Amino acid sequence: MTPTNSVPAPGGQTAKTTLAALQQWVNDSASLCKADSVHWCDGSEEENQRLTEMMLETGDLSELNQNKYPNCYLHLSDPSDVARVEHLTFVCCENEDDAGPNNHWMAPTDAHQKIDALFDGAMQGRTMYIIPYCMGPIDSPYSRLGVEITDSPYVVINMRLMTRMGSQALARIEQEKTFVKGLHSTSDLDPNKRFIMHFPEELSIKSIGSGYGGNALLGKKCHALRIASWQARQEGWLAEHMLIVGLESPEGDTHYVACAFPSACGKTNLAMLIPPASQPGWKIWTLGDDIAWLHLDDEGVLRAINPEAGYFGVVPGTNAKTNKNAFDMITSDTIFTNVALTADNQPWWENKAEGEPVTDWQGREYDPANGKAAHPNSRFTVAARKNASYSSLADAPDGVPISAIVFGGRRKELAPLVYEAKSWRHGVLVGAGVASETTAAATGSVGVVRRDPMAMKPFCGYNFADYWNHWLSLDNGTNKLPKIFHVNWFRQDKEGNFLWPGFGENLRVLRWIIDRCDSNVAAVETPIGLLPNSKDIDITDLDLLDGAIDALTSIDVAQWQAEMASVAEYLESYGDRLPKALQEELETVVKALRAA
Ligand code: OXD
Ligand code: MN
Repeated sequence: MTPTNSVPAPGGQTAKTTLAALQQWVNDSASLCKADSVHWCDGSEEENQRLTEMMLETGDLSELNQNKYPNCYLHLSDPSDVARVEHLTFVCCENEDDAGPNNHWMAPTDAHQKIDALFDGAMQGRTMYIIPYCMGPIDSPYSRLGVEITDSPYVVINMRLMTRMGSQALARIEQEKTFVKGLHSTSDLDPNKRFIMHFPEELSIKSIGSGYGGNALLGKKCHALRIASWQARQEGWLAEHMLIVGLESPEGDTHYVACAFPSACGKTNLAMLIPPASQPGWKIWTLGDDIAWLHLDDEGVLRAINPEAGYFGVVPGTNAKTNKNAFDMITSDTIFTNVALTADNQPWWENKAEGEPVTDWQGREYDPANGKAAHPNSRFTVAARKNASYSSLADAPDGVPISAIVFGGRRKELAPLVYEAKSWRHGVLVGAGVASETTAAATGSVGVVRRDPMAMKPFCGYNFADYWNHWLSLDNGTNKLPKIFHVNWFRQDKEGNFLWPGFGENLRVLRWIIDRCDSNVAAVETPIGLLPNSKDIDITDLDLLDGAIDALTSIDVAQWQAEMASVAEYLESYGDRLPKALQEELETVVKALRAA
């Protein structure tokens, strides 16, 4: 296809925007990358259709069974390019200490030099797409703007689902004149020439050598978390790796909760949970499944918007029992990446609970000896509006008020099902101490417990010590901050059996959280926080193992002493920048454990 709206590059371009700085950057990028042509994306259905047809011709996409999966397509990545690459992800600010021990750092001049050498000529023979996008509702004062330049049509069609992309975003960019610049090329997908670099002081991102969502859809992790977290600190708000969900009680009251769990720990499932039959009258409303931007309003209430417009979710494990809303919505208008295929060309994945794979995620004949049929980090991309539980407030410019912030991780041992922090300050310590087993969402070993403060280890664009300080500072001048909780759906017994059924049943835990927010239920004070009385978690109709609810609602003091020693060691690695208040909170918990 010859894309319309395209102009020859780099010389003699007709201006496509009234914003000179944007036009200049596009021209400069086209010269550097030596793109054959430049296409300004308008975000229209027609443009989407043409790109899809072009990718079907080039083999970038293949059509799935259109009777069963209308308007669904499959993209298979290069097998070396299936996850985020944390070891190749850099924060490039002037001062290394500002990036902190939690980030890889490179001096901006060196980083530009290194990556520009790779961009030189990277788009020869290719079209360069210009994607204006808005993170957040198009008319929200909390939204932020960006432009991604990419040579990947796959990125364009994904960005169209994941963000508010096209003409309306461009109009707002031209009005506000401030936007995040993201330059991306898949180049030759060589893992040795792959870098994801962030320049927060310049509000810019450069990403090369990967087409994987987390590395290539620059609105998501790169902009909405790494760059936005830096901006948020300067401007007094928070950019967090959190789902946002509304829980409507049978009486019709809705509480909004924001939950931070590490990648592939069930945020999408929780965000669109279906209440089980034992919880009649409850309704769940999804605002977001991955990212929340949180602002204090004039009354001191913390309000959240979801900067995204779609879901880029993990496919394996999705079925009518675990997540019926997702299972249903991905039967049409969905891009699948790295799933397997059945004989009649339907997408297939582990725990789909129906069908049989014949072709694996690498397009080979399925052979269990080669491992899983679908890649464990295979993904669906779908517009958020398709979700049956999509909240009517998901597009509200002012977002929703947050009653509770919930941290969590994947912990076989130690962490109880739920506990509440004793104060905001204590809650910041609880968040800073989050640890979780690693998952397939990032390259590297899976199942290793690592500290993942606030589930932001891969995404905080600056020094965690300064980030905790920023969290602590929100406590000044408002007494309306949400309560903070910690949950763990993943506790196991010695034989490896899960103690809690999870999925829809997690509503029972969220109900306790809401009851605590409304002061409707008492709690048991322990050194690590406030735990439920086991009778206050509704376990009607659950088939729990003997002793499970007691194990889930109690703590092992010796284990927690070891845990706090490990948290202390971790926090000390942040040296002098570590906020005193956090150290004091830690000492309070350690003392209480000693006395227990
Ligand atoms: C994601 C991730 O894709 O966290 O959301 O990796
Ligand atoms: Mn995520």
